[in-house]
Amino acid sequence: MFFLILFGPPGSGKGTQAEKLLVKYNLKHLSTGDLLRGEIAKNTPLGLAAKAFIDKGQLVPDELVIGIIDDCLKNNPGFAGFLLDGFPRTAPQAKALDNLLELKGQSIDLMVALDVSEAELLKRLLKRGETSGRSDDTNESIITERIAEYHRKTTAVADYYKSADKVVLVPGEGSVDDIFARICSVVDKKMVKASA
Ligand code: B4P
Repeated sequence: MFFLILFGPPGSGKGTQAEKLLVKYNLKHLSTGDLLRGEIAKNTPLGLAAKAFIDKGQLVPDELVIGIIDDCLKNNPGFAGFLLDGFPRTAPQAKALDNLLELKGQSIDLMVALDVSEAELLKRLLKRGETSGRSDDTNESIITERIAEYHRKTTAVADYYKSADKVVLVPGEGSVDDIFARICSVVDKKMVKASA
């Protein structure tokens, strides 16, 4: 199984690129953002708890997020691997993920980190907010807080995988197709190495 993490700040194109990568490499999508929004839409206790954080631009507490991951990693018939999109987002989440994978005899193969300027992030998310109906995209101060949370808690995740030499930085500005081609060239190289 191939385990790929797509990493980057809010609005860096993780969800956008994930859609294309899933098809090309036959990966199962694991997006904690989508999972949490699904819980919110169903009004579950987890969804209600998560909404309070998401609406303020804050990360949802680790224990709530880690709880929903294990199940997702179990159901994977017919897939060549997993694409982790927006997870892990804190060092404790990364450690919990490594422990879960170790129990299955697996490990993370590659982290692709999308590099995008803050001005571009803000522009993209405000634009998405015009149509997405997402409460966390409509207000500039909430978006700024999400980016601040990324610097406070999420960049540590890249450091965690850098120490294991698993991170490749990819420029995340330009057309969606150009960025996709850059990511594919990194993934292809890694897959060739993994199968050699
Ligand atoms: P997520 O759903 O993960 O969302 P995101 O960071 O906003 O988005 P993403 O990076 O995927 O968006 P994309 O660039 O594709 O998280 C939402 C919230 O959930 C978090 O703030 C947090 O509260 C919570 N959460 C989720 N996971 C968590 C975890 N593990 N732990 C704790 N809390 C968690 O899209 C952005 C826009 O840019 C789109 O409109 C797109 O069309 C546009 N775009 C993309 N590529 C472009 C390009 N090349 N050029 C121009 N525009 C582009």
